[in-house]
Amino acid sequence: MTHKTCILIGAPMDSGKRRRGCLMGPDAYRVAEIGPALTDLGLKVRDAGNVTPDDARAPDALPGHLHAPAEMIGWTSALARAAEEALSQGVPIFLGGDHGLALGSVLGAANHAANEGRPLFVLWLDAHTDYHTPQSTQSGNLHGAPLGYVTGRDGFHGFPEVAHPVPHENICLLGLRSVDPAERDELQRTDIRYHDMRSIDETGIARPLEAFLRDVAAANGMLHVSLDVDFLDPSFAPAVGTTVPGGATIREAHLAMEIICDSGLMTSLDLVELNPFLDDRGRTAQVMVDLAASALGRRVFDRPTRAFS
Ligand code: NNH
Ligand code: MN
Ligand code: MN
Ligand code: MN
Repeated sequence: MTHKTCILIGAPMDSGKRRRGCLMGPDAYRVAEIGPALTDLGLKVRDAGNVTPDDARAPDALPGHLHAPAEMIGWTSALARAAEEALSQGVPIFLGGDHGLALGSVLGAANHAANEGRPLFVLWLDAHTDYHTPQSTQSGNLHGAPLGYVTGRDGFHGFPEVAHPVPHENICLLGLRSVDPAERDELQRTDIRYHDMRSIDETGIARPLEAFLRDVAAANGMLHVSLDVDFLDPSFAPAVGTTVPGGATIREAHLAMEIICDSGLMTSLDLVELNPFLDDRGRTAQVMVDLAASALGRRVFDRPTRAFS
């Protein structure tokens, strides 16, 4: 994977929720020098610029309380195309933008994986499960629905067809501590692997992550990693609209990224929910850039201290 090109794809979108500011995310990552951080690792990096959403309209069948449904449909089709195109050339890194961008990035990854004849696996690092449908969400914010969409749940009228739903057993969620009752009830009926902060406190983050990655490797799977800023504890990642105390520490987050890197399995990455308007001297943007670099090879010594096995 180190020989592949990292392709930076900006998604300056705010339509997944009402609070504004995530659209400044791609600029903040570039100002925090995400490109140089990756070229310093010996990687090739291409900045593909920012995606523009397609024109779309929202069908009447969608519930009226949804926020910006037409924009969400337009972003989803445009980002899915961008993901598919980039995956044939390298490792796309989506610079969000809110988590609504993952409807498109994961859809594109699923289409690409199906073309390759390989299964897609998704690692979701988040305080939230993001498993809503347009009907189950109470907030109406579709950044809380990408996993509902890509697993093929009903109700996403007017959105691109999910031709290759991601199987529930191919999804692992880590960092959970804010789950709406409607999502929890549905999730518990599926084979999704979920680990809340309590279980991470008890077992550590390495064990569930390595178990998941072993299955990805055994299936010759592609791996999409979706990193929501609120996976991290707000004490050192304050630039997010939905802060939830009790999140992953810097050390847990870096360890997760280093284990992902050692596995050599990651084929695409989302960096989402950064709201630079809420940041403190750019430190959240910097933490996210550092984590991306860890996922792509930055380490203290040449050799991993603890090889992935
Ligand atoms: N579950 C809530 C909702 O759907 C919050 C979702 N917010 C997120 N998700 N930040 O990661 O409105
Ligand atoms: Mn999220
Ligand atoms: Mn979240
Ligand atoms: Mn299933």
